[in-house]
Amino acid sequence: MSSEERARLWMNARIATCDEAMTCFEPGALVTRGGRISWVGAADQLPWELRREVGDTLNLHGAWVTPGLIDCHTHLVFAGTRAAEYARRLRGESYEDIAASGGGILTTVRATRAASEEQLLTQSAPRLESLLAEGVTTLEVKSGYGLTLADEAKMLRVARRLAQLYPVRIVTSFLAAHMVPPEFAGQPDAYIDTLAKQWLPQLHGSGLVDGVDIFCDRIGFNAAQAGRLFDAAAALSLPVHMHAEQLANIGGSVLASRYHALSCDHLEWAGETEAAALARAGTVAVLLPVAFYGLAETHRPPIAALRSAEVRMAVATDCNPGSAPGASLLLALNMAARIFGLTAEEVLAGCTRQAAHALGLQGEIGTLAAGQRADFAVWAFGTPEELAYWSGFNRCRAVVVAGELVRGSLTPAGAAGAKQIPRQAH
Ligand code: DI6
Ligand code: FE
Repeated sequence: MSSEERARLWMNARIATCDEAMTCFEPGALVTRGGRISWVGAADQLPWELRREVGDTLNLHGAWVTPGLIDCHTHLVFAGTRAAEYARRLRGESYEDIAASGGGILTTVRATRAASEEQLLTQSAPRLESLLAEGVTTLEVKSGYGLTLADEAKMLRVARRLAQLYPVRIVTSFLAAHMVPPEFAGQPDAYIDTLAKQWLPQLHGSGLVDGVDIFCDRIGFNAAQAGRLFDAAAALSLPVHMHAEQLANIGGSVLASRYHALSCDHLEWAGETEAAALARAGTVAVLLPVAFYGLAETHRPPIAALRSAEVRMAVATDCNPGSAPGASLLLALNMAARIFGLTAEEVLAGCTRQAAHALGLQGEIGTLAAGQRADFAVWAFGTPEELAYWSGFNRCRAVVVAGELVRGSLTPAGAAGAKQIPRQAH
């Protein structure tokens, strides 16, 4: 029988499906076939006719299984670092002052333009590997450090190549509207028109763009400019996202909601009006606590308002060289709980089901249910609440993508990261 037809039974598991009811099966079992889940449920409910179709049986030894984690907001492809600017910030300079003096995002633009495609790939790969080691099976990667047509294309090609080199799904977003480049200094409207009329259609035509994003803020673009870019995205049937209300409230989320954006991200300066608008549009609020922490912000996103308006809340790394240098979704989850006040359940949903909604992929990933892709993470947890609990301690034991074990081991003794400590030679 070909591997397409042969079913695989994953038994002796504890399963957090992350469906709307956050159903868990203890003990539970999963059946996968052809890269998808064909059945999930309580171990003693496995239908006998399905059991007969099972080729291999894999024992999870009582480990917890969650959907593969989803990092729905990253700027993972970039060159260089901004450690020198970070040191200036540690001495008291502000992120916005550094940006206004030609540093900040433009520092990374210069480094990214100077890097070859191979160098960009080589520098970005370790960040991806860091996420994959934590059970991430899907992530979003934005452009936005090229700001020329050729350099934006280079970034997006690197994102596509990473998805070919590693067992991961990568969704790209065109974020050339991240900052006005020097070539368009003082002409943000002309720049937006160039993006809308030329770059976006061209890059989309090359198959490099899955969605469109814009930095709508006082050091980025205004809401009217976002609307013009979103019109161009709609003409190409591309979904839109917005960096909104990160540093100030200039009407981003309200505008993005009118365009039924998949997500509005950051939201530190959003309030009840924005929460209501997101709720009406079904737009996901993507929370980025590592950027909040990295900028030493004190104004938190309006979690209570988002919760009471029943806005979906996702959590992501924002992995970038400026505000959120790092590549750990687990750390972002820990911060979302402790600093933003999300519950352990909101954290688990925030990196699975809700993050899938933020990418428009809820019918494919983010829950463990029949028909979904067989992407899951296996954890050395006593309870999935540990996802919000540990800071800087990776309990991911194994990762399965499209029904294949791609990392770690299913047996506790051989778990990833559980290597024996070598004895000292005397
Ligand atoms: N907000 C962010 O936090 C990142 N981009 C954005 O619009 C930071 C980008 C950077 O500082 O390099
Ligand atoms: Fe960002």
